[in-house]
Amino acid sequence: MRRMYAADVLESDAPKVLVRGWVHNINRVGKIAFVQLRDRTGIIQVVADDDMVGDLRLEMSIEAVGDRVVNDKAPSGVEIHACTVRILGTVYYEMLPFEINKRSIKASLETQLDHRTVSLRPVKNRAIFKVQQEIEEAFRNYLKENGFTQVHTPKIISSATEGGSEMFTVDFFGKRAFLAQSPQFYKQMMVGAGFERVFEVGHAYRAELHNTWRHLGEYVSMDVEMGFIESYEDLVALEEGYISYLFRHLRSACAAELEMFGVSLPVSVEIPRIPLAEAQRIVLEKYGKRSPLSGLDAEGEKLFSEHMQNEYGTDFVFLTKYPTSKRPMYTMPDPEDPGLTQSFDLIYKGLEITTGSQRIHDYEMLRQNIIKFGLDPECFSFYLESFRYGMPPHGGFAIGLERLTMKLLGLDNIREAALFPRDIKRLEP
Ligand code: AMO
Repeated sequence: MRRMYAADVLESDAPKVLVRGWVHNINRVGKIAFVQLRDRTGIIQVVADDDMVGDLRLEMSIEAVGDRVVNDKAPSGVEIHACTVRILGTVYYEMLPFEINKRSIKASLETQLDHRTVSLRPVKNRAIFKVQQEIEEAFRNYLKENGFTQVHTPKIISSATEGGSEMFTVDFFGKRAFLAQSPQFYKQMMVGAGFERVFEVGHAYRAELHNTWRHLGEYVSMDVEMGFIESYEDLVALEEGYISYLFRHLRSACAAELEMFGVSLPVSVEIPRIPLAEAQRIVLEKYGKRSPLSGLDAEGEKLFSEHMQNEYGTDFVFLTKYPTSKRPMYTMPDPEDPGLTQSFDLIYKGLEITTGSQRIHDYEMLRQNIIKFGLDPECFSFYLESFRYGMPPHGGFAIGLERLTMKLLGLDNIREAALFPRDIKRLEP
């Protein structure tokens, strides 16, 4: 007999079915046992004689064969009256690390992360990763439809891209190397190599010394780089298009998952563009909060989002024109004000989820800027080299996948949106 999934049993008209999954719950009433069997699609009730399931314990994996019966009293309206129940994978525990068959898990996030194979078993926790998969899927499809090529660039590299700190060092055959903070240099080089439009979905590494709800040591960066742009506004428009495309995609691909999290996504998304200095002024005048020169800090992002929500009913805002001294050396200065750059961040529900900019594409200008930043052009020779051969005007941006997932689903901590998060205290599991 072929296996049927729990969700399919509900729809099927087969009189007899075979299901496999985990024991989510057991309820014994007299000589009858009601077993909730959970598989990757959902939960179905299996009704069996108690002596048939005498040894059964929570979270064993089992197989049940029996008659499919429509019953209004069954939790899903359909149940299986078992003729056989077989244990496929037994358990070795005195007590489960925490209960996973209740409305929510009553253990700290740290404890849940310590036992990730158990804490991911509830349907809702796995739904986070179904949504995450579709965020990535929409990113790939949207960019492919717009003529972008997917690339994979090295994660073991020789120099910093986003600045000197926050780098993990690696012993590379006796040489000091680093884990990439971003595919920045390589995505630019691929524009110059003739692809013109590239994207990458890959891990990025930051040796974050502080443990916060929004930082990981290893995260997934969804990167874009586009050649022959007129200004950073082309990039802002491209990302705005992605957000609308994404929401459309999620509304159909993840309707059940969005409902689980009580999320409803707007049909169209128009994102205001506001210069950073203007946002800083509003945060100061309205909330009495002074911002650092570099941008808004975490509290400023939250307050400014609150302002945008109240005034314009939007969850998103592009902040533009960050100061030159606070953006990396590859960022194009603003032609009207060299103290500012052609750059932007996207803030979503009070959190930065994207950074982007037009880049300096002229070899000599880039070399001078590296020196101006107190860096040695020799250290970037492989990168600079590619600017000698007609590098076109270009720019790009990067979206943090876990941050976008967290904000979209209203999660409290970025670690919930990572299968195996890495932070200053966590290298396992
Ligand atoms: P930036 O350093 O701002 O820019 O990173 C881009 C986006 O990546 C996410 N992100 C993180 N997510 C989780 N944990 C972290 N420690 C972390 N650090 C960053 C955020 C952030 O907005 N090269 C540029 C991008 C570009 O200009 O193309 C860069 O990496 O969502």
